[in-house]
Amino acid sequence: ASASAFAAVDLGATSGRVILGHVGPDTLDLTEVHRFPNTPVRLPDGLRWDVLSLFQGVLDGLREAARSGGVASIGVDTWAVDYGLLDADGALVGHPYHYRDDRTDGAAERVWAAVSRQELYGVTGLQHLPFNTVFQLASTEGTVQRDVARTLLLVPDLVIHWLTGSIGAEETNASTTGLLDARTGTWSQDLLRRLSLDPALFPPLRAPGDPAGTLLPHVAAYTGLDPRTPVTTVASHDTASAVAAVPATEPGFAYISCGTWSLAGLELDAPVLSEASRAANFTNERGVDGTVRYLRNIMGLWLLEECRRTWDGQGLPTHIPTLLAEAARAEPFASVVDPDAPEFLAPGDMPARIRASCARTGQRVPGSQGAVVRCVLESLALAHRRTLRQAAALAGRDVTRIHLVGGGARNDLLCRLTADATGLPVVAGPTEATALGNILVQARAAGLVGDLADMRRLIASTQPLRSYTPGGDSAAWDAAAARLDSAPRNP
Ligand code: LRH
Repeated sequence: ASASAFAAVDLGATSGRVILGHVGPDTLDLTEVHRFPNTPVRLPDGLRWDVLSLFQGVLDGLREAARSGGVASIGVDTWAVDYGLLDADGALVGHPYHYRDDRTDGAAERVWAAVSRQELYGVTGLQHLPFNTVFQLASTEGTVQRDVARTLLLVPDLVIHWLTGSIGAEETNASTTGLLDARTGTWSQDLLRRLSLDPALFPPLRAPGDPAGTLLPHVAAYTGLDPRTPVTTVASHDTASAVAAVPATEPGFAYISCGTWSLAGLELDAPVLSEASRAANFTNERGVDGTVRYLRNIMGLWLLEECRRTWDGQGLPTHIPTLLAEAARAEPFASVVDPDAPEFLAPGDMPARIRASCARTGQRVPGSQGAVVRCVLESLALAHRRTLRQAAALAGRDVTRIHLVGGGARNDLLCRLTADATGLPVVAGPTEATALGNILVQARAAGLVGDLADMRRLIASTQPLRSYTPGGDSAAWDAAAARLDSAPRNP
């Protein structure tokens, strides 16, 4: 390897990876050097992330990176909203909670008693998700752990702290806490005061591109990396890195960052904080260079992943290509569910929940595995359609094409259904958008690439992409969309 190898540490909800990116003037090559599972653990008091095993995976991955020639810099991104607390000695207090843990039930109402949901949106521009950091914090009020906590670190910032000893809060991810002011991009001191949160808990903000320290001696010794290796702040919210890597070369694009979640929306230069936007639950999260990620969370391939986990436990087949081939042959439009229904959020028997939803809404109950997968993918395609049409209307933009990035871009059937449902061309790829965004922000900090547009041009010209032209029966899609919207709301 050479000095232009950058290491992306990318932790997702189901696995973590360390990926090396080699960046040249017209070249961009990725090599995955280590992949490890991310298996949450249920303790008597809730569902936790096993952050120690994740950190060990990061160290092992960096050791592989050192063996393949060393790195010019390291960047870290993970899923959003979750955090670890440090005590006054800098020790981690307890095990970070998983956002799918149900301890936040009822927490939002307590927060809204102090700051109404309208006001909260007016300041933060953040969509309501029951697990936003602000609600997680409200559910720890009065606990011993909260009392001894002196510093809150979002998961990527915690990993960086363990690699370097440095403390900071990266701004794209901080924008998912529900405590950042969307207009100023700083912690809202007014919200902190009114929610009785100690401002000292929240570290100074860092922007993508900022230096974040160098390796601690024991990290350098274990990994074999030079102790002077810099850690560079990237867009540490995985979705922000993925959106930075959308290979759009013209305006008028929408994106879907499709993995465990489908994050569907637009890139804007200013937040939309209107009441209509709040009511439609659109978020204004921060992207690189002050851009706004105007999007909604759609439950995403979690529905399929969780079906497969259930089937695995029942000894049924889980091979994805086989399931997708069966889904492709299954009857179209037999039944659709609303992927955004809260009943699908928690882990558990997903095929049973999907069947129950179909039964309750008076539709055909999918029997075979292929029928369940067909129902999931058509429902996701319809949710993509609904979300992107709403985003365009609320932001007053025209959308002429969709970029679908992330692992979901591998799912040929989902890409085709999304093109058919929306009536828009879909460009699928890159699948490794998050790692690419992470790596290119580092390369830019090192002076190897120019602005966001240059980063996107480099991705568009080097990464394999597939195009889908909309086809299919558009009247049938309209009818299915109407069915979804008029279905009695799930609990
Ligand atoms: C995707 C993601 C998403 C958040 C969710 C918690 O990995 O970061 O943007 O809403 O995880």
